[in-house]
Amino acid sequence: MALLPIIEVPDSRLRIISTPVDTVDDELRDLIGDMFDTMYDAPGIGLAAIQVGVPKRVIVMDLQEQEDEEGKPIREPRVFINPEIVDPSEEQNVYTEGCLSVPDQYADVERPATCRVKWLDEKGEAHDEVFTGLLATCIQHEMDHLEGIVFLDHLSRLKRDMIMKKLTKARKAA
Ligand code: GNR
Ligand code: NI
Repeated sequence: MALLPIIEVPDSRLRIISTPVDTVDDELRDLIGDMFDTMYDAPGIGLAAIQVGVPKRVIVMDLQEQEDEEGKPIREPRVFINPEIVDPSEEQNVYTEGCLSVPDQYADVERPATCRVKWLDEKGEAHDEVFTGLLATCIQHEMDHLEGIVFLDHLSRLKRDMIMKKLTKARKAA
C-alpha cells in the first residue's frame, strides 16, 4: 500500500504527453497497485499515471456504481494500458466533470456519448469494447491526461479563469 502525491494544476508535468508501455511487468503492476491505493484514498473514479508524475500510458478506474447490502461500494477495478479510442460517436453528451488535479472544482464538459476503446490489461491481454455513459466520459477524461490535456482545456477562457481563481482562493484559505 502506497499513496502517491497527486500533481495539481498549473504544474507543467500535467502537460507532458505520456509514452506507450512496452512491457507489462511486475514493476508496472506495482505502479498500478499504488495508483489504485491513491485513487481510492482521494477518492476518485479514475487516475492517469501522469497525475502521480509518471509519464506512461496507464490509467486505473473504478466507477464504484454498485453497492452491497450495507451500502458499501462494490469495487470493480479496471486497468487500461496503451488505450486507444477508435470510433467516437457523433452524438455528444454533457457531464459535470471533476479532476483530482483540479481539486473540488466542477464544470460541464461535452464529449462523444459513446466510444470504442482498445487497450491492454495488467496481464498484457488485449481488449476491445464499446463504452457508454459515465464509462465513456471517464475514459475520455483519462485519455486526455495521456495527451497533456485537462478538462479545463475544454471550457471557455472565462470559465477556466474563474475556476483557477477559485482554486487559488481555496488554497490560500487552507
Ligand atoms: O474522480 C473523478 N471524477 C470524475 C467525474 C466526472 C468525470 C471525470 C472524472 S475523473 C476524476 C478523477 C480524475 O481526475 N481522473 O483523471
Ligand atoms: Ni483528471
